[in-house]
Amino acid sequence: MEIEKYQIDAHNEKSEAAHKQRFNFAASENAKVEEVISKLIKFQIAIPSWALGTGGTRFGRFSGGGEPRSLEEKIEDIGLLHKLNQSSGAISLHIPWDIPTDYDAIKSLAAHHNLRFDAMNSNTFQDQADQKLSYKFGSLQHVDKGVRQQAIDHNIEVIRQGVALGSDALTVWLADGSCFPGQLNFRKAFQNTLESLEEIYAALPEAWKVFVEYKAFEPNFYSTTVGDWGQSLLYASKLGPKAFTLVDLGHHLPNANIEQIVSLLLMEGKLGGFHFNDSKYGDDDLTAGSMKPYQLFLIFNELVEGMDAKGMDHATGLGWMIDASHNVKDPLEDLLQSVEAIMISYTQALLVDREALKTAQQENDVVRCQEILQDAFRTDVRAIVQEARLRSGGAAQPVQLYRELKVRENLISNRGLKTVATGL
Ligand code: PSV
Ligand code: MN
Repeated sequence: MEIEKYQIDAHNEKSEAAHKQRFNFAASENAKVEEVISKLIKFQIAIPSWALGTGGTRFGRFSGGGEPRSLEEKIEDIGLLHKLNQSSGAISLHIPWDIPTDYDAIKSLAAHHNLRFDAMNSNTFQDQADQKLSYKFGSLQHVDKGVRQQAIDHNIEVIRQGVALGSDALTVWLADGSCFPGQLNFRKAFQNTLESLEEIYAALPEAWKVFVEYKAFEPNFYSTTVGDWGQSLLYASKLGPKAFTLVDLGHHLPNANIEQIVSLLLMEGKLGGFHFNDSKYGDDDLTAGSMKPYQLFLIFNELVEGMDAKGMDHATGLGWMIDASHNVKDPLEDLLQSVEAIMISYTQALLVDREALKTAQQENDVVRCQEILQDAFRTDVRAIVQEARLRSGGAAQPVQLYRELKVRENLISNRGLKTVATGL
């Protein structure tokens, strides 16, 4: 299915007058509005190929129907999202869930939908049917060099596939760790992992980056070999200038101050990528901004401040991706909601009065500091985000149009009710 321009235009016309009124008011209140809109238009958030199906838990999986059955259909789904919001212009693949068979055909399909290939993700946290050695006790950390080599070779193969598609980054997330005290020599596990990552690093092409993603726990429940940002930073620093830390919002212990982590990583020039989601308990993979929108805003506040301090381009300076896949929503509607929440937080962060905040911080005026941040957070920026989307050719209300056009029903009638996308 493809959404046509005339369908978007017809939808937009219906709310044009009301939108103009809301936007004119927002513009009259915010002197920076045009500058903000041009940043929003450039800002693209990659969609992971594994978020297009309904995720499951170890207790079950309830497919919503019409899930993509192939890489081509995943690209088609992201094309629909991008058509609606004009902010989802990239796809992130997970190998071997998404092995392309015909690279040129996949590239031209992505180009047809105006999508580029974001970071490639390797997978050494599951055993594949044709795999010689098992990752039950880890991959890059494994006590057996044979297992480590197999995992290294897989990562190098993922780089090769990424090169063929025009990607320029590899994300390594390791499930490696231990489930019980005494199971692992922490130092040896670290050193094995570092040596393995060094071999992968050596295979990176000139303009490539490697992102080392950390996660506090799960599937291992006693220790994780890349368990927090300190460990990730240690690996990234030892590896060299092409290695960076990747922050996934769901990968921290409760109440961690993620905005402070982000700020310091940016200061060190070692923040490379970002995975958006939200959570109440752990790695819940819920819709971005659905639980803690103020935290999302505070993180964006540090991102904007830190990137500006380094003169980084907001759109291209970091790898931006959603990493969510949960159980009860239509995945495409969920992704539209996530992108909207991210754009809203980003806009609010752009509206923070930085000069006033600097002065208030310098004067230890704590009350004023809070007022400045909350003034931006409490600004209704939805009309500004909508204006940016309209100027790019997107829909006034993406979720509403998705429903009006009966996209899910259409996908179900084309693909069937019982389809299950590859992923977790
Ligand atoms: C791990 O929980 C993670 O966040 C990593 O990014 C994986 O590659 C992704 O989820 C999908 O399983
Ligand atoms: Mn992630």
